[in-house]
Amino acid sequence: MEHLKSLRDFIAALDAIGEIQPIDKEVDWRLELGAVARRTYELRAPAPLFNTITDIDEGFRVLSAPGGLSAQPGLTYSRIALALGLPADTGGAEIVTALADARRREPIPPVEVDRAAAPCKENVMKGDDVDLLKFPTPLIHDGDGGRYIQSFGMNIARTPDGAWTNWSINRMMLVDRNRLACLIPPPQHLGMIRAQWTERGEDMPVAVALGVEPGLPYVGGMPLPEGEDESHFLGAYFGEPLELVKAETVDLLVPATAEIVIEGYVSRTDLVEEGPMGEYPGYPDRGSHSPKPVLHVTAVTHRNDAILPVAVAGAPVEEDHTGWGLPHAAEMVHVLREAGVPVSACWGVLESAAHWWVVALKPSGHEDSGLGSKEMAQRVGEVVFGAGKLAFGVPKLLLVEHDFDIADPAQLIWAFASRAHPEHGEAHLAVLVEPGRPAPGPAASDPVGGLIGFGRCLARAKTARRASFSRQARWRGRRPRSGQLGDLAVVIPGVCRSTTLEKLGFPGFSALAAGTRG
Ligand SMILES: Cc1cc2nc3c(=O)[nH]c(=O)nc-3n(C[C@H](O)[C@H](O)[C@H](O)COP(=O)(O)O)c2cc1C
Ligand SMILES: [Mn+2]
Repeated sequence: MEHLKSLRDFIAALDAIGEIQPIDKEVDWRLELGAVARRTYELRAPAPLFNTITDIDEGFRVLSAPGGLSAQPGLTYSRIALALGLPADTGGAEIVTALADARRREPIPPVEVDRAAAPCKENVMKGDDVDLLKFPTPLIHDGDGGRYIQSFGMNIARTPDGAWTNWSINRMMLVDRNRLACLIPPPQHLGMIRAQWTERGEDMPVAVALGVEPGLPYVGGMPLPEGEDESHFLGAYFGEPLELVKAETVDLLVPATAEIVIEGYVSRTDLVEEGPMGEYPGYPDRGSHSPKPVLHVTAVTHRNDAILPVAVAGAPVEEDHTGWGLPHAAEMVHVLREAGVPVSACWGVLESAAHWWVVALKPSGHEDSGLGSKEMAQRVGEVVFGAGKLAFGVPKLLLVEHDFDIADPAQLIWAFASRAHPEHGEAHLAVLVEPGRPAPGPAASDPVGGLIGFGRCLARAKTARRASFSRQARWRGRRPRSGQLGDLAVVIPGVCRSTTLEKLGFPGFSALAAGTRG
């Protein structure tokens, strides 16, 4: 296992397998950057490294699609595999299993290194010198409420008693040179920790580390139980501690090699308008446009020529799906193993934008457990939908026998479609997620394969309005725009630039778009 300890090591490793495309031509942070990145997701082109960004000082760069998929045969999941220290050709289900295996190992706490050994301290801005506007923060989608600087970094926060430090990804929007607007949903661990600070009448100290070692975002998107420190888990995964350094103005440790670290306090009183932002289901998230907590920035440190990673949320497949989907599936494997279910592997179907999840059972599952399909379906549903944080964001489960590659959507569609009984192949477990509502009772088909537990389908919808099926609630035709990418042209209203991936230096990708490459 090769533990890559910085974003730069990761970029070098990606470059070595043809998964990085440096772009020297000037690209505008206003929509153009997001549009180019989105096109690379669609074509599975190499991850763009934007070297020259309009109005931004020379040196500052953006890496987008750090967790996108690859068009290269056999390397589909290579960006995720390398980030997690695995060979570039590791399959999706194997990556998930590697993460799940580490859940049974003793957590390894990080070590603290000296500031002199911490590249994240190369430049320090404090107090009035803080200027977030230096960084190449993109306006990602047409219609977004602002520029999102935090789309693939780590929010680090600790409970007031010091017992629990949590690392997670929650988006943050630039307000001005020293303020961010934060989306902090109360059920997320960042929200739970903030509630403890608020109860004491204090603002929450936080560090936002951007451009961190490549494995971290994957544990930031993992639903580890309350009280668990994601950095200790990543230590267990790699079998060695992470290297952290003291922050400047808050009592927290931050990754020594981070490209950018933003420190400050999330106010318990100050609110500012945040959102909307085009989001991971593939639609503009209009509902999230509201006043949200302000992060008052007290210090920013950064490496020379800092690189900001940017995830362009939207229709699949982007980092919300990979960075959330694979670790989520890993936790599902772990929870099912602990419950004694004969699970072989799990997967979050990337193309479903984190809406369909696969539980693959060992072919000997019936014999091992003594359970028939109906009981098995009920058991899997109870375990997964009853597993607290894991259940949040799992609307549907597909239960299959593991005799094909569950990370290959074509094989999954074939296997599920041809094996699940149309009438008996569904089990509804609504009672688990909507307390008080009677359970309709499970009804599974005979061979293993054929559970859809979809009690969360509507509960998962973000607003009741959307669940009502009124005409206005329909999502059809409301894909967020990140600059309209008709065929290959990137034409952005208000920016008036027109380009193609080929012109930006992606050899062969125009041909790929026309279906003639390779
Ligand atoms: C790229 C990416 C972006 C994400 N953005 C958000 C977000 O803006 N808000 C949110 O609540 N969760 C977001 N998530 C999901 C959370 O990171 C995930 O639910 C995680 O389990 C939260 O950490 P916690 O369990 O420590 O609270 C994102 C995940 C990824 C991979
Ligand atoms: Mn957590």
